[in-house]
Amino acid sequence: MPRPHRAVVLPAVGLVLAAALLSGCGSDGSPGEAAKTDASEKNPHQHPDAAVTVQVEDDRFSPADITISAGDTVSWHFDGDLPHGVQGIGDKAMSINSPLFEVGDWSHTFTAPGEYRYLCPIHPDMRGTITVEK
Ligand SMILES: [Cu+2]
Repeated sequence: MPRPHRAVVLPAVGLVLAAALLSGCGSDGSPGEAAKTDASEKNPHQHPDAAVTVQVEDDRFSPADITISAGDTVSWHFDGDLPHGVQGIGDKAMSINSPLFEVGDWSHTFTAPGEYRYLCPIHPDMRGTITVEK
C-alpha cells in the first residue's frame, strides 16, 4: 500500500532538482533566494511552512511532545522500513488523519488551541502530543 507514495515522491524530487539546476545558471540570485537555499541544505526534510517537523522513525515520533502556536503547521517526515501514520485520539483530534507512509511527508495546521494526542494506527505504542497555545 505505501509503494505508490514512493513512486509519486521521486518524480517530484527530480523536478525540484531540475529546477534548481536551471535556476543555478542565472547570475542574479537575490539574497532571499540564497537564504532559502541555505535553509534547505541545513535540513532538506523541513517543510517550508512548517513550524516543527516530527521525524517518524520505526519505533517512535521524535520529538514526541511538542508545543506550537495556534495557526502553526506541523510536518511529519516519514523515513523507515515500516509503514506509519498519524491518527488523532478522540473527537478533538479527529481531523488529524494521515495516509500511511514508509517514506514521505504529511503536514497539518492547528488553528484551535488545546492539547492534541495522536498515535500510529499500525503501532499504537507510537504516540505523540501536540500542545497548541494561543
Ligand atoms: Cu507505525
